Amino acid sequence: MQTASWKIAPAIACGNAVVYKPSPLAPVSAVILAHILQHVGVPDGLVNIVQGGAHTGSAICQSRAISKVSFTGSVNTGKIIAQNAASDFVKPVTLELGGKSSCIIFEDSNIDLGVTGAMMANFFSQGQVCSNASKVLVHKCILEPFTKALVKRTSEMIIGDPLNEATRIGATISAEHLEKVKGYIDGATEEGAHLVHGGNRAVVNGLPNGYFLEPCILSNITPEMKVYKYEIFGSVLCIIPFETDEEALRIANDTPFGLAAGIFTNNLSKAHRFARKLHAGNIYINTFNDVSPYVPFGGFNQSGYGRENGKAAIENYTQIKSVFVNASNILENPF
Ligand SMILES: *[C@@H]1O[C@H](CO)[C@@H](O)[C@H](O)[C@H]1NC(C)=O
Ligand SMILES: *[C@@H]1O[C@H](CO)[C@@H](O)[C@H](O)[C@H]1NC(C)=O
Ligand SMILES: *[C@@H]1O[C@H](CO)[C@@H](O)[C@H](O)[C@H]1NC(C)=O
Ligand SMILES: *[C@@H]1O[C@H](CO)[C@@H](O)[C@H](O)[C@H]1NC(C)=O
Ligand SMILES: CC(=O)N[C@H]1CO[C@H](CO)[C@@H](O)[C@@H]1O
Repeated sequence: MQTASWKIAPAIACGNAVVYKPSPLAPVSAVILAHILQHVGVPDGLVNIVQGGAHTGSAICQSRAISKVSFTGSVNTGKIIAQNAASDFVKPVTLELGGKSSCIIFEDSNIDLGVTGAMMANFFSQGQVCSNASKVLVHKCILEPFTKALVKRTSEMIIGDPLNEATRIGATISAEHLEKVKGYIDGATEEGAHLVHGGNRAVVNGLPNGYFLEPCILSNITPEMKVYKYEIFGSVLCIIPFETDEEALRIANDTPFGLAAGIFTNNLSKAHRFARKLHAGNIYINTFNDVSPYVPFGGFNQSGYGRENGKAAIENYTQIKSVFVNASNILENPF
C-alpha cells in the first residue's frame, strides 16, 4: 500500500495516468486501493492495476505508450529495468533499490531509545524493508547492557496471526524467501557468527504451515560474512561493536548501497557531523525511518536514483518546458 501510494499519488497529482504492477507476491492491496479510488470518483483509466511477473514488467518498460517508469525492488531487477527502459526508445526511470544500512548507537545515547531504534530498524514487516538497518553498530562501553535489553525486548514480541492485535511479528512473504533468510542465518553461524537470539522457524498455534521465523540477533560478525555484505530483507539484526567514531563511520560506509543510516546520540553536533559523512540518501538522528510526504526519500550509489515524496517526486513526474515569448513585435534579422 505504501509503495503503491508513493508512486500513484504524485503521478496523478502531476496529471499522469498510471499503470501499477504490484509484486506477484503482493497482488491484493493495490487492487483494494484501486477500488477505493474508483469509489471516490477517480475516472476509469486513470489508475490501472496490472498483475504479472517479469514478462509484464518488461512489457511496461518497453511500451511506447508509457513515458516513465518508477520501480521499487532489488538491485538486480533495477538493472534489468534500466536496460529495458532504454532498449526501444529512451525512457526516464526512478529506481528505489536495496540497502544495507547501519544504525550507530553511541556511548552517550539513551540505551532504551537505542534498543527501540534498533528493533524498529530491523523487525518491522518481518525485516522486509529496504531502508531498515541490519548493521547495528554499538559502542563497546554500552555493548553489554544494550545487548541484554535488546534480547529481552525482542524475546517478548509475539509471533503469529497478523490479524491478532497483540502480534508483533507475522509471517515472511513466501516459503522461498523464508529459506533464503534462514540460509543467511545458518551461513553466518557456519562462518563463525554467534547466534544471540532466535533465528529458528517458529510454529504458531493454528497456523502450522505459516512461514514464521523468530526475529534473529547475531554477534561476532566479520566483514567477510554474507550477513555483513548483502541485503537480507529479513528479521536479522547484526550487532557490531565499535570503539572510535572513525571506526563506526568506516563500517557504516563499507557498502555499495547508500539508502539509509541511523545515529543515536545526545550530542547533536556530533550527529550532524556524522550525517554529513555518511554515504546515504536518508539519515535518521535519534529515530529511524521517519517518513514525511514533504521529505524526499531515495538512495545513493547501488540503492538507486531519483526520489519519492516531496518536491523531488513532483519533479520526477513532470517535465520542464521552457517557453520564450518576444512581445515586442521587433525581431532583428541577423542575416
Ligand atoms: C559506490 O560503492 C562502491 C563500492 O562500495 C564504492 O567503491 C564507490 O566509491 C561508491 N560510489 C559512490 C559514488 O559513492
Ligand atoms: C560533541 O561532539 C563534538 C564533535 O564530535 C565534540 O567535539 C564535542 O566534544 C562533543 N560534546 C560533548 C558534550 O561530548
Ligand atoms: C528527479 O528529480 C530530481 C530533481 O529533484 C532530478 O535531479 C533527477 O534527475 C530526477 N530523476 C529522475 C529519474 O527523474
Ligand atoms: C525581441 O527580440 C529582439 C531580438 O531579435 C530584441 O531586440 C528585442 O529586445 C526582443 N524584445 C523583447 C521584449 O524581448
Ligand atoms: C525503525 C524503522 O525505521 N522501521 C521502519 C522500517 O521500514 C518501514 C518501511 O519503510 C518503516 O515503516 C518502519 O518504520
